[in-house]
Amino acid sequence: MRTNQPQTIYLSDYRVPAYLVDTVDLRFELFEEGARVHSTLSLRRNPAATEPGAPLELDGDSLRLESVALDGNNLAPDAYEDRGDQLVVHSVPGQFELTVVTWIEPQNNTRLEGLYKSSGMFCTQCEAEGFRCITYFPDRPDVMARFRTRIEASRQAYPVLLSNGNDVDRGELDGGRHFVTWEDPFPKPCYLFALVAGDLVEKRDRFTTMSGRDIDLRMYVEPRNAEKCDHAMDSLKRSMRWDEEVYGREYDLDIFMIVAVDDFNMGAMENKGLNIFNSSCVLASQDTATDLAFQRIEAIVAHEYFHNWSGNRVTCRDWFQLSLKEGFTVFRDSQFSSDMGSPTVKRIEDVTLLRTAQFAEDGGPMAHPVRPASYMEISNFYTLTIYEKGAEVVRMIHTLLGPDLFRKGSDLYFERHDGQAVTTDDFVKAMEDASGRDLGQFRLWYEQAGTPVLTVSDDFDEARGVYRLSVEQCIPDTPGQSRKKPQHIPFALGLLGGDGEPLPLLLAAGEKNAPVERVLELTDEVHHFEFHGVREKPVPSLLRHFSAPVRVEYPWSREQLLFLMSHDPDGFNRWDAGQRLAVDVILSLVGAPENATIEPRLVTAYRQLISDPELDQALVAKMLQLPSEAYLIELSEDADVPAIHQARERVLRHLALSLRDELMACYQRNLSSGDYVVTPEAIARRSLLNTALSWLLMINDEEARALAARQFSEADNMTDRLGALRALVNSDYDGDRNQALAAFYQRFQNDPQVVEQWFSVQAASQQAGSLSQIHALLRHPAFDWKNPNKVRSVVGVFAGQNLAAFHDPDGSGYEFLAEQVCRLDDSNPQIAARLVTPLTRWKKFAPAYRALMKAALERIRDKPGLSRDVYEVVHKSLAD
Ligand code: 0A1
Ligand code: ZN
Repeated sequence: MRTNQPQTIYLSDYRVPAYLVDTVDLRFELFEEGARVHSTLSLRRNPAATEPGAPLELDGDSLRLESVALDGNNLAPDAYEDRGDQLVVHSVPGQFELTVVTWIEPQNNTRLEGLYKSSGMFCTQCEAEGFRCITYFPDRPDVMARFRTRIEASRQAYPVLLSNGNDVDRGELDGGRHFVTWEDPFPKPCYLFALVAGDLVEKRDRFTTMSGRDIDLRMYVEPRNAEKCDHAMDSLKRSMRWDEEVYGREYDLDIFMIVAVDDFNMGAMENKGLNIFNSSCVLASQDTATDLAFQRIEAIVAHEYFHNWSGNRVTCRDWFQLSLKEGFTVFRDSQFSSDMGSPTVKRIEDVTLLRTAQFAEDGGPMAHPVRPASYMEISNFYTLTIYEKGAEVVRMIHTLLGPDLFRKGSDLYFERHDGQAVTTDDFVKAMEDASGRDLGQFRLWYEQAGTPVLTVSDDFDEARGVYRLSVEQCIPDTPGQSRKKPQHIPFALGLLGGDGEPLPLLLAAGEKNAPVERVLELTDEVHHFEFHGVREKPVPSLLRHFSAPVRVEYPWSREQLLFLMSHDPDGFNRWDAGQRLAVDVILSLVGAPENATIEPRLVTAYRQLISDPELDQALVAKMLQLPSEAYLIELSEDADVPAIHQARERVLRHLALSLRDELMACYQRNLSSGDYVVTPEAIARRSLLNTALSWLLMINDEEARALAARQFSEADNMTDRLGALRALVNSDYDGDRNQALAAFYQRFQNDPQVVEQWFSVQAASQQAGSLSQIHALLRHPAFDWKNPNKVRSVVGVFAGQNLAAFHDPDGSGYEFLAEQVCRLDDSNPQIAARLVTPLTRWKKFAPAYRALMKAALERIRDKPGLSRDVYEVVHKSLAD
């Protein structure tokens, strides 16, 4: 809690650290009533420091200082200053040892930063600035040191004691206590420090690296989760192999550990050799986890593992460079997932997230560049822009260079910067040096915020056989940035002839062996391209594979979209054409009279998708998902959410009524047979099955109702059981809904991850997630305000997914959210700040909604003692 106005931190103020730390020797005495931390740092003045005489300043947060000693001698009180958030030692020699003893209370740490307790175990979260909640330290990523950590605790309560690196010593102590000492040979920034102490079971496996080293793989979980580790362990081994094969990166320590904890602010953390995971992002079994969870776990395990190189061996100089590790690592985990499953489906999923949520962020008050120039609270900058747009920027470099030069660039980057803390510019430079390409203009992707808009127009000169395409780029203003320069955009495209055949793309008349797909490079505000030898006006397939994170505006006719939907050789663009068509149809019905006709060709197109088993079923499963309400809102101005919701539901019901028999056949055809497997084919089958079921229940089909009840009770996996539950909950049958919800809870009440899903299904549903029902969920015995997953699964899901209820015209949804944000602000500011997100978009909505959303933001703003996290989000949202 802070009362004074938070300071803004600027990239332009970056200075090298005044002191460097060579080694850190830590001793943790863990007790029930607190922990004593003894820290001995060997420090020396940085020869590169700009102010040679500067005092030593160490960061701290919520610490009780017990003593300070310099080279073994306790310092007199006037030799140092304890400013609460800083420990200042006025005069120090050029090289010295500083010993600091602090007392902390992990059992009362509800912020979940630093050292805290979760389900009785001690664990840590130090990124970005959590280490300063453990001891005084230069808490910045460009200070890298070798850590040695001794943990002491009751042997009975905490038999497992873990930290980074290798265990080098262990033994017994008086009073039933024991200790283990860990040594990490790799210098690292303190944000990668980790400690775990608990009564955990250990699951072991092995991995042999490409150079023949044997690595000990260990997972630590609470005993009740012992059977939920296999999927994560297999994912880990696949990730290790993939990073060797695709990037030539081998694991470097002898042990790799993963720990699951129930209370965690984010998904997982890449601490050196000791990754800590939110239980929901690592534990899985056929009975308790959906296909989506299995895929997410594989991706997150990979992500954290890949950080060992992109993040740990080469880390960030300062937090403005966060995307250096996050953008690159998301790109890597996305390539990995694509290789493990269906590349087209993975691309569709990534783009859906980007276009729905990152574009919204880019268009809102928190818009910032991939490399921000300032922040108040760095925890607010773990954003879709840093992660997802950052990954798209790396993907564009990959597209521009091609896979071989990109690999050369990444090899050079790792070789040149191993063991260093560097910048996004160093990354781009390595790519330039390895490829010989000039990425000067490309760097603007890191500096300019906002989503570029490409306006495309075309004409066909029949007499000359020339098809002309004009592309104009424009980057909208964002807070603090206007009049932006044109960016370097790879623009992949193809042209289709009347029979759907891909046309050769001749950029000059008579060009030989012209390809049927090209990546055009846009660098100016306007470009004109001429394609020769074209006999009839083609249909353009633009921005194939979503080759850049931009919006494309082109006056597609419904005819053209239907044509692309069935003919485009690029699967991604086939899906995209279907989305554009559905968006056009739905948005044309917003506010239209009840009897307005619904485009009949949409039904025909969907009939074909559902009924043609020759089509790629994984792609079909994606194509059948109508654009989400969130995406429709993103594409609207002055959005009226209840009206958008109604229009979308109308289209869904119309499709379901018109295609009833086809859906029933689709359901029957996709019923499971054989063992449960998580392959792209099986995932597509379950997705089609559950889509068909949910559509049929929307039209209250009696036969489908019986099928749902049966699937719900007989399913042999969570995807199908939860699919049936969701369909029943969203149907109009109150009895079925209540019965299914009660039965589900009864069966899974002892499994927190499943209970979270049970909360989410209700909070997202119009039928089960009215505000009074949400209040009832908050009073449910399984709900826990201290557990971020529970808060997200009720409050976050209500505000982010149950959009018609959240945007109730009476403003009750907004008021509710404001109240919960204020309540969480004191206990967990990071989670509180994230929950504000839906309100920050207030300018997108119709005037009546806007005013009420703004009032809710003002109410949060006026809460006394607002945290820095929430302060930043709310004040930026309310600024003009
Ligand atoms: N670096 C982690 C994400 C992470 C970030 C911040 C955290 O606490 C504030 C926790 C985790 C990752 O990218 O997986
Ligand atoms: Zn990451």
